[in-house]
Amino acid sequence: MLDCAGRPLRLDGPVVMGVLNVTPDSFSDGGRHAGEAAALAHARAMVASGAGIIDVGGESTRPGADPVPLQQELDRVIPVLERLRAELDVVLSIDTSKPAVMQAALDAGAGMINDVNGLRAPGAVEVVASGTAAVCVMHMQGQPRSMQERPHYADVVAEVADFLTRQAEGLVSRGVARERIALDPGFGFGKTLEHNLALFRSLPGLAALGYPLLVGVSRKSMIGTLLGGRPVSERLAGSVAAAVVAARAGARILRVHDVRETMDALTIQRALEPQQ
Ligand code: YH5
Repeated sequence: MLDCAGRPLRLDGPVVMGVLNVTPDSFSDGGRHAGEAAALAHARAMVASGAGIIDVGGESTRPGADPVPLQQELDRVIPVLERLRAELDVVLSIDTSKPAVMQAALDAGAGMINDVNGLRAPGAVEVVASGTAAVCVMHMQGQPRSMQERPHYADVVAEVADFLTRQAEGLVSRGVARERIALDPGFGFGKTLEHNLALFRSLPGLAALGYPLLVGVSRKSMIGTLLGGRPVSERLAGSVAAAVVAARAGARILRVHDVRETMDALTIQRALEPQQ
């Protein structure tokens, strides 16, 4: 169970988190309102397809991306969260690293904070500790703008596990219930393909740290590279396969762009796999 602001999210089977990017490059063809309407329609479709969480993000964290100013990020995500809360019965997650965005999102009804920066910004832990929402602590080496330039680890699995454990224990020591915390190794965030593969193969060990694991590999370059250099538009089957393998390895929350296809694959896996 993950406690999302008093709402228990059952994790006895994998839960799909649908990605809702509200950056101008995502839903912007006809201006602000058209963009907002398109984002809402996409969220509704993901919930209808079985998403248990919608992850709203207004800051591009792709490799090479520049930081987004605070007010711009607030203007993008808060109206969308308010509309989604009014309309949809689903856990809303805010994908941000800025404490001020976290706080505004909590006030707008978010049930989860998803921070790719692992709550390292000054004040981030305090915002989480003062509320009741769930939190996903993700590992990243470096900053989005430059993280893929020269990722380096002596032992990537040990270093990621150590970071995640420290951050989780810091939260617990500040009064955050263990039931509110999820961890994520952060695929593609300051990692080479070899680093990503080592982490993926260690998912059962990371799951044993004692917190639910969130995995996000959907459409990432790791999938494209393993498929011989596929463009983003041709990574669907590879992404779905990776989500199923992650679920089998113990991931409890799967962050994906293609909710319907991922749900279908998980349904078939569940039906066909010998039950323990
Ligand atoms: C994640 O793994 N990822 S944003 C580059 C791509 C495709 C997708 C085409 N937020 C995660 O999805 N939050 C993001 O190349 C996340 N875990 C958590 N918790 C990056 C992304 C993407 C980047």
